[in-house]
Formats: sequence, structure tokens, C-alpha cells
Amino acid sequence: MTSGGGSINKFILYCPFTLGSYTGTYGFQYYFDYPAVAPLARFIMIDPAVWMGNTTGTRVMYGNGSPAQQWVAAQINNARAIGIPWIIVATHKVCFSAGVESCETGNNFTNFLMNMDVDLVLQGHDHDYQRSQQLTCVTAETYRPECVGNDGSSGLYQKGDGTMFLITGTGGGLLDHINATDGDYGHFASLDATTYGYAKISVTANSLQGQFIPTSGGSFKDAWAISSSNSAPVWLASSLKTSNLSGRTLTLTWTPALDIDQVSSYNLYANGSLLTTLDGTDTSFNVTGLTPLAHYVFKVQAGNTAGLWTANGPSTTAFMHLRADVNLDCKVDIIDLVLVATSFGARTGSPGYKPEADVNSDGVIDIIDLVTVASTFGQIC
Ligand SMILES: [Ca+2]
Ligand SMILES: [Ca+2]
Repeated sequence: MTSGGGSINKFILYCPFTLGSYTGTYGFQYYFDYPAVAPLARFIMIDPAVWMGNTTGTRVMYGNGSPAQQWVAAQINNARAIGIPWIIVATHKVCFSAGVESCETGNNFTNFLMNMDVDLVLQGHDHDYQRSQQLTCVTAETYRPECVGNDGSSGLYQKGDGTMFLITGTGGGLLDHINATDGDYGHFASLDATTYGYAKISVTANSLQGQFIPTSGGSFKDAWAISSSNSAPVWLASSLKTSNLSGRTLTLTWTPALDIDQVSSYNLYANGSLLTTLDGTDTSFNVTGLTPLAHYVFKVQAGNTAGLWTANGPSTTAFMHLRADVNLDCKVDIIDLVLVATSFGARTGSPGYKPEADVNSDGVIDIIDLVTVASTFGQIC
């Protein structure tokens, strides 16, 4: 049925639809709502510019006035009428791209999707990864600053500021390349052609959150979110780390959360109990009064001026002890010094290696570990 590549009929045969029910013709032009009950997103899966035979004349056209474009409009309007918050359209081919492919789906159809306020367009064809700005208009191969609703540089977009296009052609065929001199290049906030992987997208009533998950080739990552104005802050590529660990104290440091308006507060938790509430500009805190030789799970959540809080903030664990207290008796003394000396020279995997005597955890018990014990000699928890 198609030329120049794979057969959609084989795809249909070996990848049957498993997400409940759909409307239309699977593999060609159809839609489904997710989740099936009380749906949050409508996925409209269509085939603009895909060949149905062996000549360009068999391409499926979605240009202005075409029945195919009218079908898409009807499904978008219907989704809005029944209260589905997110509209996601998927096409195999692309229009604007900084990869190797040209505008096949058409400027008219691409502008139609923007005029219909589609939130997200998922695409392939180009063997690379490209996350666009939020755009309200496009002319392929031309950078048009007046079309930019949100440039996507922070990773956080606001729902309604334009349509975001996500090309994830990073599975299957060999990766191609990104062309930084392409006329469309400026309309993308994140691009890569070094890493195979897939896009993971989570949907709630107030936000779409996406990640590029690398699987092989390189280590490229990406994270983004589209939030509505009544959304909690979001954590993109977030982390919470500990440092300066001692028997009763440590320092927590986190990457900032993002908010359409502003992050106004952070809540820190230890083993599920609120430790403290901090200002939204803070990104670290010295925790005191902890229990020596106890294990902790620390977590941070972000709140905004509307009083909405994240629930998926980053977390980390810590075991409270003096760094050089090898035998964990809450004292750094001659016993610890002897334990390090006894294992001196041992490396990971060798018989004499004792991880607890490798004070700096670098895989070898050496002078650095000995000096660490000596320099903190006499400390107690
Ligand atoms: Ca000790
Ligand atoms: Ca060491």
C-alpha cells in the first residue's frame, strides 16, 4: 500500500490496537481517547502525505477544503465539546524540520492545526529528535519570530500559547543529522541526532509532561511540560542531593522547579514528615537535629502563589554517620584507623576490600582514606 519504506499493513498486523476502542480506520485515519473513561486527551492519528500506492499522486491530502481536513476539525471540535482538555495530533510526515525531510504535510495543514489550537503534534519520518517552540503560524524553511508563542527554552510551555511539535524518529532506522543552517532550525528548542530513544508523555487534567528517554547510541535527554494556568509547578530533569553529611546534619540541594507564574515555596520532608517550608528562591537547606545511624528519605515539593503543590518532587536517601566512622560506633578513633590500615591497598573485588573502610568510596583503600580518619580523629556524633 505504501512505497519507499515499510508496509502499514504489516504494522497493523503485528501491532494491533490495544488501548480500548477507536473510531476510524486503524493505521490510516482514526482517533482514540485516553484514558477510555473520563478521558484527558484525544489522540488524532492521521496520514497526511503518506502514499497509498506507488506514485506521488496517491498521497493522502489534508489541504484546505479537503474532506480529510474537515474530518480532523470535526474530531477536535467534538473532543472540546465533551470536555477533553488536551488535543494531540500524530502524523508520520512533517512540514517544518531541521532534519533532512521537507514540508510534505503542507503549510496549509500545519497552520490549520495551529489555528485549531492543537496542543501537541507528534511526528516521525525524520530520524532524529526535535522539540519545537509553541507556534501560532509557520512557513516551512523560514524563521518567523511573530509566530513564536513560547520559545521553549525553559522546557515549560503554557497551554494556549501555540502548538508544540515533537519529532521523535529515534527508533528503527539509522539516525540522520540535524542541520543548524536549516531555515526551520530556529523554531526548535531542543534537537538531537546522536541518541536512540523514545518519548514518554504523562497527562493530567492540567499538564502534559514529556521526556526523551535515551536507550542507546548517546546519552541525550530532554524534558518539557505544557501546563494550564491552574497547574501546580513542574519538575523537569529534577534532582535532590545530599552533601556535608555528618552524624546529625547534612545539606540538601535541589534543582529548581518551574511554574508559569512563579514557584513561591518549597516544602522539605524527612521520612514523610514536613521538615520546613522555604522561600521559592531557595535551592538548598542545612538540616540539623537528625538521629545518628538512622536512615532517612528526604523529599522536596514545590508550591506556587495559587497554593498548588507538586506531588512528584525529587527524593534522596541518607544514612547519618561520621564519614570516617568505619565501625559505626559514633566515634572516629583508633579502631577506625586500624580498620583502614588493615585493609590498606585493597581495591574493589580484591579479598581484603571492605567497603566501609573505603571512606571516600573511590574503590581503593589508600592514603586518602587514612588521612580522612586522621583529620577527623576524635569526632563524635
Ligand atoms: Ca568508630
Ligand atoms: Ca578510598
